[in-house]
Amino acid sequence: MASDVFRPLLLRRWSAACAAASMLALPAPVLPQPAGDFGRCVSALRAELKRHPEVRSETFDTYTRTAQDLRADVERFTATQPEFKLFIWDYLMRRVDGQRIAEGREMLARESAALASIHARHGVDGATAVAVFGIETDYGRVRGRYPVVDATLSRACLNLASNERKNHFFAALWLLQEGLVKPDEFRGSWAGAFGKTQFMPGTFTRYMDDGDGSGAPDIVNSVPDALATTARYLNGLGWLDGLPWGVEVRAPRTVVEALNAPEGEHGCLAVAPAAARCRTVEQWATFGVQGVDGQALADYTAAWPRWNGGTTAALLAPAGPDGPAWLVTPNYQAIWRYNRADAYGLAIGLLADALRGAPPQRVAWPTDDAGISRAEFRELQSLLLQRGHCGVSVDGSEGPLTSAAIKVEEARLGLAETGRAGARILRLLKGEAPASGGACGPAASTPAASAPEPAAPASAPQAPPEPASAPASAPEPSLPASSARSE
Ligand SMILES: [Ca+2]
Repeated sequence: MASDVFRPLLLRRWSAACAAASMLALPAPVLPQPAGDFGRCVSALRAELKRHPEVRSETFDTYTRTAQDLRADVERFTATQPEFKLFIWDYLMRRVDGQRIAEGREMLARESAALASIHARHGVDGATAVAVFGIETDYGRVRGRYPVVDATLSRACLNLASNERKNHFFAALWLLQEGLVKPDEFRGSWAGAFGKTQFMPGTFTRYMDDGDGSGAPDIVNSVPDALATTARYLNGLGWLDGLPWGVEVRAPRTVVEALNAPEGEHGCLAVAPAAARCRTVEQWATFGVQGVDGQALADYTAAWPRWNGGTTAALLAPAGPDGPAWLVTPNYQAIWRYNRADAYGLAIGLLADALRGAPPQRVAWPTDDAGISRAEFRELQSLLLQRGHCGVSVDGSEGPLTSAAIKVEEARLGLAETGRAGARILRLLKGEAPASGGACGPAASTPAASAPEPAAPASAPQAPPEPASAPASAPEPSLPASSARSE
């Protein structure tokens, strides 16, 4: 594969660039830089170029001269609680829905050759890599709007003590300098995650891979490159081929109450031997844990050759003893580290299962008002439009105008005002006589004609009943799903 030729070459380029730049550190003219407090930060970072000799001073000046100060946006997204706290079942229903499964299966077929090669090189199966792509950017539909240099620069300026933040900024400059990304295409999330599978620049420089054999890694334009880079990263996070991310189980209530390991408490998966709340599969079996259909835990070896009595696993029951439970493995920990949220980890795992044709989740979430898919969400939004909520756009995603409209309808129907898009409000509105409509004008009832609704922050979903620790326990402040990735 061309990638085998090019990967060491890139590594050489990165280190050789360091050495060359330190020898050839020509005094470059200092060009005008941003003013004020932000400008002082840029100057402080420029003084650190000697620690990043791979980045030329001309590169630094070229891309910082017109950089926008995005600190206010970054702070708003970092510090504010998500405006819409999603129940985990809402989050999962919209992400692991029929549309995403169907499109993922198409992609598995279309990219089968590249995925086979990726599996052989990185030990990560196609369904898992495609599931990450589907969840991260809806197979490339979601594109960030923030210039990556500006975003990583602004994040670095908010915490100049964070080497991680500064490294992402300098890596962003290096990617531009080396021509690995094009300036006009280098856009991403407010935190600086970019490309089809949303990599932070510093992470990309370590794991970039060429999946299509073009000789260069391009996660902005190439699907195989994005899948290959994702697989390589999961491998780096400890992915083990032949092991499931998790299996759905039934566990005695006392076991769930004593050993449930949500959000962050399954960190013991990365430690051998099992410690804290992690146990071996053999131990879980002695506690009375079984497959969700009553299978013995040992039986899963038939499908997953690496699964055995000594496999380390944690019990994950995000909604407590009355909801579904999974025994999750070090592969789950690898997915979780990709974005540090259980809802995210489960979305990837469950979507990957669906893509490989495994049976869906068996135990329902403990709610009498289930979540709805994106198609149902659009149907709900259409019904809201028909009732005169003209600001609602039929886009299948959360937004303040949709939420406000739902509250109005809930009040009218004598329900508690939650603003939540669930199965109950959809059923009630569908069951009513058709609204007379007209209040929004005929054009507004089509998605194309309605104004785009401000997007809600891609919220780190909350796991009921108690939103335990938000994914914020990472060293860096928690970043909403699909927005950033730290080492
Ligand atoms: Ca390529």
